[in-house]
Amino acid sequence: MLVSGQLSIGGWTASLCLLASVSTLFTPAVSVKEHDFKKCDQSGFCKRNRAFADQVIATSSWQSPYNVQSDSRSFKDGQLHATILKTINDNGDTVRLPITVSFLQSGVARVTVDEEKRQKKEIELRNDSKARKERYNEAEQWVIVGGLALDTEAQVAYEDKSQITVKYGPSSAFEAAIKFAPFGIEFKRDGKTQIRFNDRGLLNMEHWRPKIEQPEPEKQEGEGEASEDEKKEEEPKEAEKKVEAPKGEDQSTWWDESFGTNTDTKPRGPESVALDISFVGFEHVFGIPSHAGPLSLKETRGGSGNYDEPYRMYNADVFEYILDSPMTLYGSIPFMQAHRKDSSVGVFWLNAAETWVDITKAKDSKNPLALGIGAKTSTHTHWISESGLLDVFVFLGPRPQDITQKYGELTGTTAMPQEFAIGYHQCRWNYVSDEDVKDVDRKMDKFKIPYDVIWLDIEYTDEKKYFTWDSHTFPDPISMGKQLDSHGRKLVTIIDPHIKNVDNYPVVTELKEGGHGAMNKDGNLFEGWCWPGSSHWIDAFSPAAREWWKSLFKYDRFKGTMENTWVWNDMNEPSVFNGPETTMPKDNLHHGNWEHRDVHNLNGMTFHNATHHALVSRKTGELRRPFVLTRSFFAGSQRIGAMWTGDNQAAWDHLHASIPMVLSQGIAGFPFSGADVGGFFGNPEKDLQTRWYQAGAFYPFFRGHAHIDARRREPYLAGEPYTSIITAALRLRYSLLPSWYTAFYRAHVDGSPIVKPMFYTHPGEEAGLAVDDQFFVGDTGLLVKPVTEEGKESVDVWVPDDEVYYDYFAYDVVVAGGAKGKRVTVAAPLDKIPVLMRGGHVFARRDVPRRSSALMRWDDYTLVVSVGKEGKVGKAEGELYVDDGDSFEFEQGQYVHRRFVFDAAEGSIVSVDAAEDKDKGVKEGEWMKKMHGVGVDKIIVVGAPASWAGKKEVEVESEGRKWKAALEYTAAEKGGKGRAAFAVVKKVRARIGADWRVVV
Ligand code: NBV
Repeated sequence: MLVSGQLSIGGWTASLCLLASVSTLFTPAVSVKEHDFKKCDQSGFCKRNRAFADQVIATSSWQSPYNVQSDSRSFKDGQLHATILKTINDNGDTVRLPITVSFLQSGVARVTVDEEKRQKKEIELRNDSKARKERYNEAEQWVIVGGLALDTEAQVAYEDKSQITVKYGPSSAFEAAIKFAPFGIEFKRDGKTQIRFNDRGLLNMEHWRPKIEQPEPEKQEGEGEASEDEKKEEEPKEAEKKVEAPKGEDQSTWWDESFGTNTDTKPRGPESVALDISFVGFEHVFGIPSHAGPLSLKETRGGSGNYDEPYRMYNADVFEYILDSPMTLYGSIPFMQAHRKDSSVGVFWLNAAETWVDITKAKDSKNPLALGIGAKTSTHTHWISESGLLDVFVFLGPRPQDITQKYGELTGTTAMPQEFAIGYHQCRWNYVSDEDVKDVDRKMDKFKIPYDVIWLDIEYTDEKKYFTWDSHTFPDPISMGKQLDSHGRKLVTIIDPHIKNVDNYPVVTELKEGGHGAMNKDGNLFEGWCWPGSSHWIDAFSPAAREWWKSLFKYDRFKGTMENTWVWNDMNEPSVFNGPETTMPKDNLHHGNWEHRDVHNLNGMTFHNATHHALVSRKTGELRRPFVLTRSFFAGSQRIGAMWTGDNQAAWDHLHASIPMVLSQGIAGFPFSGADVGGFFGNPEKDLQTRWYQAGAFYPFFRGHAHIDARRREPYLAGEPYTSIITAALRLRYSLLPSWYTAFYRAHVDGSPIVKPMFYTHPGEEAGLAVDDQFFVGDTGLLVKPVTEEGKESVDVWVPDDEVYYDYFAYDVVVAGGAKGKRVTVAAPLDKIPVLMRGGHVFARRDVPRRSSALMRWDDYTLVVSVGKEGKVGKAEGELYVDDGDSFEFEQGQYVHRRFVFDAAEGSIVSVDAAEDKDKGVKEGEWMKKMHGVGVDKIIVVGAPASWAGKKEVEVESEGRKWKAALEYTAAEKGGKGRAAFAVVKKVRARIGADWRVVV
């Protein structure tokens, strides 16, 4: 049951006493609740923009005040430049907003709008602020890594005084029609409208203006007030007085804004950017993680089953997060995909400030005749960010793969992981000593439970001073590391971004002396509270701070670590216990004097990035892929490491929620994700724990974790039958590691998700677009629907196509084909995970159970073929990618990449080279040499042709030789409705890296 809202002291006494004693000025994170986070109407700019939207929508005669100055436009080399004039008062005064529309070679269009006055720094800051005057324009530097080459073939197809239309993209099938008055853009594919900007007239760039003292309005409770001194200083210059607010606009949150005990001094006043983006004819939108809700995003303007609040993206340490909510969580990716039958489009809102997205859906009302039969539902979104540029990328598909691939080109794809990182991770807060770690390690072996990594949470440190060890409990970390290493296992230690502010701690001294910390609004080192008490935060935006951070991880500096030590970054939203919404004040300053407000959502990524680079440079010449887990993230974090969904609870609904959360990460380009298996807070009942391991075995990132007050729950403690069932789930994960690794490789190459929802694999099936409780693993054809409900002994699987589906374990024909759109009930007693094999695939396994992935490295492979509905004439295909799982040698061609094709008509299975960069050649390094000894052990053909009955052997041909291998054929049961026929080719003995052909 949950530890809801309260903490039993338990092993946590020290931290709690410390927290209690340090200050009464702040509320420690332990009591944070939903009301400690802002609702839209408590976040000034969100409230203003929502109110503006309400007003606009209620005013039928509304005309957006943004007009492109027709003669300002120029189009050259795939780029359109112009100026938008925003009319700001009845006198017709305008503000100049330069716009650039870039048409990229990839077929992506980018729309960027800035504010001229701020580009030229012709504004005045209040409160003597040292902040930058420009709108934040460096998000691109952190996020975009490619894909920006301009499409010089893009052509103006039509232009006159009122609009310009540009054709671009593959075969010029895309079109952007830019309307001048009012400004709006219509994006078309093959002549059909897909996306509209400012269709509803909600574009709003709050331009800079001086603060004008107004007669005191009636005070509302909690409102901030300017001091007498401030009022004097802020007397505007004559010339500026005419720039007044439109009548009726709510100015109460333009300037100083308070929440709880914190007052945000907002030196630049109101500066939000907002735009409505309509997805025409699209009923489903996905993405903008992380939220604990369904994959297909809900409407947010009330109504039955809908949310009342917009989806929020403001990375935060949300204690005991609630489910089915648009509330923000620890990380955010402002990337959204829209889908309808056979069409996918998307937008990426490149803005790192606090962002809210309202979503509504409506039947197309433009053509009244279209109402009713044939009427299409469109999704209308309203994006609202507190500051920064308006910078939006538009993807016109048409397939979901096109969207993820182009997004991957821009923001990067999943880094190839360390192989161990996709094995099982054993974590808890905390393993209390090095002896405890060694003991767990031994017990996992004793119970023959595979695992790769054991984790140390904050208690390993000397009083939360990172880069130190508690010498009483961890007197000999190296001997612990060595014991783990003897079975190829690893250790992950937590390193948080808050640095304890205490004497005699060299790390904090260096931070202070080097100026490596984030600053407060006055430009002095920011001090706040976190686990260690008074702390400073590394400013990972600063190149010098990152260099310094590297020095801390060198083996001779962070003593006690060794080659198998890796890192976990937590609390990097950043979590600041006494800060507004448990994070940094928005008027804090970072490197380059950018306000925290501008970069908040990037903060976690910059820290994760700094740690990643530090791990690459621990020792000269040691070039190994780093492993760093992060809690906070942004677009681009996928290039750096893995994420997890934070502090969930040991409850069935949290297990259930984890599936759409992980799927959402995948379609937003950050697929290396997982949830705490077992649930962080509380103690799972045994069957929940068991079911969670079964689900977790299919998370890309698979880690068991528990709160410090939770009872110990290593798998061997569960008792029978649970321990055996959990072990079976772990072994299943380990046997499928070759296929997982191949799926990671795919994600690395083309940005595709690792676990794939139905809309992604079957975009033509309307009924499956919102299905978010089942998924395919990479391209293996393995369809998984974990049991996430208490007491459930079966699941209903939605069948996405007319293929044959076999039970993974028993080879039963679960669906004989032709069941598209139906639901089939699959039995799932506690010891069974509902996993089906879709016909037409080949995937690889390693079937000998071992203690860790490292110990399986030179094992032979098993290939599984699932024969598709074409039966006697059909083909099945699949791939295997394998490299050393550790270094960057794969970039030099040291890898094996095979494509397997089963041809039922020919009765053959072949392996051909699938290397995508063949011309580079394969480098023959140490690893490659060892792989020479690794072969195919057996091939299992599920749904084997009946004509194979009676055959006893096959011919294998490879590398100029031919030999025989045994074939064992088992006939189908019950005339094809029970267990399918299957055949096993034994001891194939062909090299995995070579071409070969097996003929039955
Ligand atoms: O470091 C302690 C925990 C950690 O176990 C958890 O996984 C993180 O999400 N950490 C948060 C801080 C305290 C949470 C109450």
